[in-house]
Amino acid sequence: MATGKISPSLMCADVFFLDETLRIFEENGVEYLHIDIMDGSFVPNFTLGTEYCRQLRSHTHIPLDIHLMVEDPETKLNWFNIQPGDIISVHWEASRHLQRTLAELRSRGAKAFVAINPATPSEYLIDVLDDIDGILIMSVNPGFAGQKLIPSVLSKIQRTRKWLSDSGYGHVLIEVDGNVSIENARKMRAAGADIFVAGTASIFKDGIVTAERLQALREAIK
Ligand code: S6P
Ligand code: MG
Repeated sequence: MATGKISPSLMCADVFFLDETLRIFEENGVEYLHIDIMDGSFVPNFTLGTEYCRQLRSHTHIPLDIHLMVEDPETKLNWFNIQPGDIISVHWEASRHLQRTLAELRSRGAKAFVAINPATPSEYLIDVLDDIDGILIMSVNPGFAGQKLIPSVLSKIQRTRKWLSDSGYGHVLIEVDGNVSIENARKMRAAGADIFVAGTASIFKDGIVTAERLQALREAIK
């Protein structure tokens, strides 16, 4: 099993220190940048947007991990300058033509992920397993940073990893998002998660990241 990957959640980063934050991410080999896009309808909040993604790309080469918490994501893919190697997650609960959306993402060279809310079983993805590169398992209800882990998510990760391996889809990645503290990350890793969204529970304090906190997370997900 490859080592775990870190995807810091940029909604937790102080915008006035972004250059320094990106420098620390690059020096510490951060694999992805997690960008939360919310529409105020699928989830009760607004966060980052298309212009933020565009500007970010001119300051870093780290691939983006765009988490679309929006209704009908298939109608909004063109709003993002999707690049080969990006991860794009669309929510199962918000998609009407999921298979077509996933095929569209792959045709652009992106890694096609489906995000699922805590109440959505991963087994609902059985008919799109050929179309996905990963499952984004939400460990909190989406909308806000700083929430508490829903305890059942640990057995959900374990069950999903076993189900994928048993069905011949062991290559499908599992990403976890929400209250990924050092302690929770260690348990999530043991349960079979591959990519860890890092927010206020681990690497960010008052919007500031440190190399020490990143390394502590790295150690927990080896
Ligand atoms: C939540 C969003 C997440 C948060 C992340 C914050 O709706 O999708 O990506 O930004 O969970 O991390 P933390 O450690 O504050 O829970
Ligand atoms: Mg997210």
